[in-house]
Amino acid sequence: MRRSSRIRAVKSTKSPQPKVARWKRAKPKRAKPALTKPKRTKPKRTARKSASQSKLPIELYYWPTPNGWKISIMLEECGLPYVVRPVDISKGEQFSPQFLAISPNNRMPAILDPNGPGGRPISVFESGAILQYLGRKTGQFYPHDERARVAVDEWLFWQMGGLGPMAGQANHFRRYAPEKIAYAIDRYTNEVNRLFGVMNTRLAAREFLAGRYSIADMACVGWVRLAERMGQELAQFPHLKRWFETIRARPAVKRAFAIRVEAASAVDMKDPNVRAILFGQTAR
Ligand SMILES: N[C@@H](CCC(=O)N[C@@H](CS)C(=O)NCC(=O)O)C(=O)O
Repeated sequence: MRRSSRIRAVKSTKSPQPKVARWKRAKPKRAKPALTKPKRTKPKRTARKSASQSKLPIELYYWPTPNGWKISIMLEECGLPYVVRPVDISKGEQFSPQFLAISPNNRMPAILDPNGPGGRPISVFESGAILQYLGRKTGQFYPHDERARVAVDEWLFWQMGGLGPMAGQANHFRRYAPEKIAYAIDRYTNEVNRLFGVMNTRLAAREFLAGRYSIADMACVGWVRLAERMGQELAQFPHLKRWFETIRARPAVKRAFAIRVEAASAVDMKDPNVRAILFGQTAR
């Protein structure tokens, strides 16, 4: 297998109104009377450092798939400045030591936020964790109120543990498996059908999965976008269809879906090298 040793920065996207990443600061505690000599602090240096870091964009390690879209949508929705760092998973770039250092599961998406907690850089892998991180960082699309947050978490984890993996398997057995195994195709196609039905029922009485538009909707929308590949017909799910059309029409979502990675369009899934990289993985 060929491995690329470096992740290339190919393209950056523009958020229409780039904003500087914000952290909600806790109220400063009132200083207690000092019993001993007060410690020396280094406020000037820290302040200078975080001011320069805050100008740096978030790095999004990305490939155009439903998991990648979740994060480009959230970044666009929040108006956070970011650059796209394509990870060509068809060439094995997900195994480069640099990428594994931030995403040890050799899967994209991942992010590197130069202005993380305490003004220091932080990396995050797993799309659900990234969405929650960005929601906490910006205070957007991830409510503070505990009841509302539980509802978002329920649907986010439902996507991460159910819709994503089942849709992924349906796609694999329907499109990529070398033999058409009816049992596997039916098993995963039916499961996606069931899960679409669950969403449809949920959306009959609500505009969005957790009531208001949230990271839970962003997590699910990419899979519904590819419904046909999973053998699903959206006409069977009118509430889900309405939900999908509402989200797809959002300007931020349009911008996220419009990000082009040239190399991704050129990938030939019949190429034995590509198949060996993507479908021949075992423990290393
Ligand atoms: N649970 C992970 C799944 C991510 C995932 O499966 N990413 C795929 C593309 S959609 C990937 O990077 N595949 C690379 C590989 O199979 O080696 C997440 O949600 O972040």
